[in-house]
Amino acid sequence: MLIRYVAVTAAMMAGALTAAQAQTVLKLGHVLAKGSHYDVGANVFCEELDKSTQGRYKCQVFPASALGGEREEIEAVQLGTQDLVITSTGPVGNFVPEIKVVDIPFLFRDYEHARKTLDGAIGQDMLAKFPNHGLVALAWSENGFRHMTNNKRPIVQATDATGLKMRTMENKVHMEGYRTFGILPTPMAFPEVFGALQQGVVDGQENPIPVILASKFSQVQKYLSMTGHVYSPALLLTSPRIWGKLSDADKKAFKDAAAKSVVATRKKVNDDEAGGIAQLKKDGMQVVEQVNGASFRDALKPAYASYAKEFGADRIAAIQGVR
Ligand code: EAX
Repeated sequence: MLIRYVAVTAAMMAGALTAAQAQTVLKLGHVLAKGSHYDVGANVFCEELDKSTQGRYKCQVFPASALGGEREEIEAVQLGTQDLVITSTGPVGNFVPEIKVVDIPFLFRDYEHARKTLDGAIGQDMLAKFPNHGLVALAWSENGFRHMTNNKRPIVQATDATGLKMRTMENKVHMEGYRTFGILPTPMAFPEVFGALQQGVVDGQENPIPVILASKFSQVQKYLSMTGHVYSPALLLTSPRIWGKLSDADKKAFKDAAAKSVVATRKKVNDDEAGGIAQLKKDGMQVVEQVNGASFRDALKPAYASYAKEFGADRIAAIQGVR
């Protein structure tokens, strides 16, 4: 009887140990508030992964820059001290130069064009470049079309932006383009932006409606101009340290969870875009909805000559040609 009892207990212990040993809790960070389009995507990723790996992989989400700004979090994922990050492409070009082309102002016509390009061969080929730079890209996610906010004046045409000290991402492609509008670009990590706007360190910034809403920029910004001057992709990145240990089945589980995360984020972007302007007007912002887009495109021409030299006119045309 005793031998049987010991045998059963040992088997139970072994079973419990196996389950406990097999469970991995992953750290996933992003810089936006809880409930934002990144946070919605992060939580869907975690739920889907937990489900599809029968609880072997769970993740803990760290929103609101708890793990640092986007550049810091990407570095941490490279080092393996953070397991996953959802980030805009803002600082990513500094790690993976091959993707810088997607940050060119007015490159994408609209959301459909951007999503189709990134989900298609051009975008997927870019994801394949990440492992050469110590990162694994699970999917293109989405930040959104960026618009300008500031405290000085309404921006209707490019010359209205001249002389404004605008916070930009740490992104040379953006900064080169914005200089052609006469903007004085001030690169800054996202966690510092709200304070810099509040103290008047910068006059304004530019971000998608979902970010402006989630970050409550209406509290520190008077004017919003629907410039839509850049489409800002996002990415779901993981560490090679994690990826290298996964079975083929678990790699598929990570990719499938990432794909569902992107669907959720894009839906949240659609929803925020649909109701965002009315909300921001209600919150006190003066919104210029009819911006003279041609004036911005005209101003950009010298930068486009430089982009064509840097990235290849054919590559830019290939992206613009996606229908
Ligand atoms: O990724 O830094 C930025 O302006 C980004 O758009 C924001 O952090 C969301």
